[in-house]
Amino acid sequence: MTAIIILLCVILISIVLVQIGKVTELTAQIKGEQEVMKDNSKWNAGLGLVFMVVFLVAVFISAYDYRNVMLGYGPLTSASAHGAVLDSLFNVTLFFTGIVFVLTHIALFWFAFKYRYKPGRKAAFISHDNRLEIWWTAIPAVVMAILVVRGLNAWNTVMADVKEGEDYLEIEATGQQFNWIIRYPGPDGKLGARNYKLTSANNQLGQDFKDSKNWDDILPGQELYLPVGKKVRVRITAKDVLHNFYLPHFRVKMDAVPGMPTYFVFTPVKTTTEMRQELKKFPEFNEPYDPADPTGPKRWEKFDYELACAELCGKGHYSMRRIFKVVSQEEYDTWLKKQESFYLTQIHNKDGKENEDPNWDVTLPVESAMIKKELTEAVSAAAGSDEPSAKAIRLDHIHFETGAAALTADSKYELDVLVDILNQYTTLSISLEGHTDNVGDAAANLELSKQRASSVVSYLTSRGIAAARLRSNGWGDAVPAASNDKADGRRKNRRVEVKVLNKVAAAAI
Ligand SMILES: [Cu+2]
Repeated sequence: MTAIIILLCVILISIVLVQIGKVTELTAQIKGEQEVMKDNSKWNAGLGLVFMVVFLVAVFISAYDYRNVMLGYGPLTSASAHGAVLDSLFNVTLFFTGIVFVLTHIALFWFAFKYRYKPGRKAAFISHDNRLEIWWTAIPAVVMAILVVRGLNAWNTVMADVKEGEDYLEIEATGQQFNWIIRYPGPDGKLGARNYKLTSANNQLGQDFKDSKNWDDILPGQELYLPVGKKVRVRITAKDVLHNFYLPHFRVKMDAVPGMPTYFVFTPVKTTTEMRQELKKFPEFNEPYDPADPTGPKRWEKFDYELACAELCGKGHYSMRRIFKVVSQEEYDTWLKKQESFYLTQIHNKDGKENEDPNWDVTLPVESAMIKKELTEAVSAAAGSDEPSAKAIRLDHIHFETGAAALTADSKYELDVLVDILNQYTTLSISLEGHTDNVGDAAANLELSKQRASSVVSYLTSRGIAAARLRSNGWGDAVPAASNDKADGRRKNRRVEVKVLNKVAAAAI
C-alpha cells in the first residue's frame, strides 16, 4: 500500500514539475528570454547567499552540540601520557583547515552573487598575476610546513620505543579471527619465545616451552589489568589476517600484521575509577546504562577502557572486544599474583600433552610455588577429614631413576614442601606408600615399591623429620589407581602416596 502511495506521489510531482516547466517557457516567450535569465540569476545568487549563512551557522551549532563525542574534548580527553600530543595535533590541523573551510565557503557563494548575470557585463581575463601566485603558494607552503613539522615531532614522540634499562611492562597482543590473545610475562617480567611451527590446538601461540621465560607466562581471562603511570609496551602481531590493536581512550592504534611484529608504547595516566569520576560530571553519562532499566546503573558507573579491533577482519570482527582495567600498582600486583601460568596449569605434565611438553616428567624450579599451594591444601584437607579415602595424596612431582629406588634431583621441590608442612604441623604422622604398574615381575615390583617408599622416608629424615612420625609401605601392582592397559594408566599407577595417619584440626598449615 505504502509503495503504491509513494509511486503515485512521484508520478504527481513529476507532472507538476513538467507543468511548471511549460508555464516558465510560456512566460519567457511573453516577457523575453533575457529578462527571465536576469530574474533567475538574481534569485539563484540570493538563495546562494542565504544558504551560505544558514550552512555556516548550522556547522558551528552542530560542532558545538557534538563537541562531547569528539576525541580530545570533555568526556573524551585522553587517558594516556602521549594522548595530549596527538589531540593537540588534531586541534592545530582543525584550526587551519577550519579557516580554509570558512573562507572558501564564503568566497564561493559571495562570488556567485557578486558576478551574477547582468546584461552587457563581460568577464575580465587575467592571464598572469605574480602577486597572486606568490600569495597562494607561500601561505599554503607555510601552513603545510607548520603541520608537517608538528606532525613529525608528534610521530617521534608517540612512536619512540622504550630505552635501554628503562622500567616498563611488556605484554603481547595476538589478533586472530575472532579474538585477541593477550599474554603477560610472569614474575620474571619477560615474555618467552614463540615459534609458529609449534602452534597447535593446545598451544595457540606456538610458545616454545624449551625457553624457561615461557614457563611463567600468563594468558589472562576477559579482564586485563594495567598499572597506572607505568609505561606499557605492547608487542602486536596477528595469526591470520590484518587486525588492528585499538585502545581509543589511550589514543593507541596499530595494525596487527601476520608475520610482521609491530609495537606501541604508552603510559596510562588515569585509573578506571578516576575516569568514571570524570565522566560522572557529564549529563549524558548520568543516563541509565541500560535504557530498559531506568533505575539501574548509570553509564559512568559501567565505563571501562575497551580494546577493539579497528580492522574489518571478518564477520565476527565485532566480537574482538576486551576490557582493560587501569588500577594502582598494588591492585595490579594483587591481580597478577592471582593469575596462573598457562604452561604449568595447562601443558606441563598434563596427560595427553607429552608431545608438546619438552620438560615432560621433570619438576621445574618455577613450579615450586604451585606445588606448595596444591600440596598444602591437599594435606590440610586430608588432616581434617575422617574419610579414609580422603587421607591419601598422590605426590605428583617426585621421580625415581629408571628401575631403581634413587630419587631424581628434581624431586626435592615437592619433598621440601612436605618437610615444611611436617615442621609446621608437628603432630601429623604420615605413611609413604609405594605403588607400581603391572609391567615385569610382580615380586620385583613389590620390592621396588617398598624401596621407593623408604627412600622417600630417608630423604625426609635426612631433612630432620623424626622417624617416629613416618612409616613406609609398598604395594607393588596390587592397588592400581587406573587400568594398566594404556601408557597413561600405567603412568598413574607408578606413584608414591602420602597417607595421613591421624586427624589434626584443619588449622592453617
Ligand atoms: Cu580483527
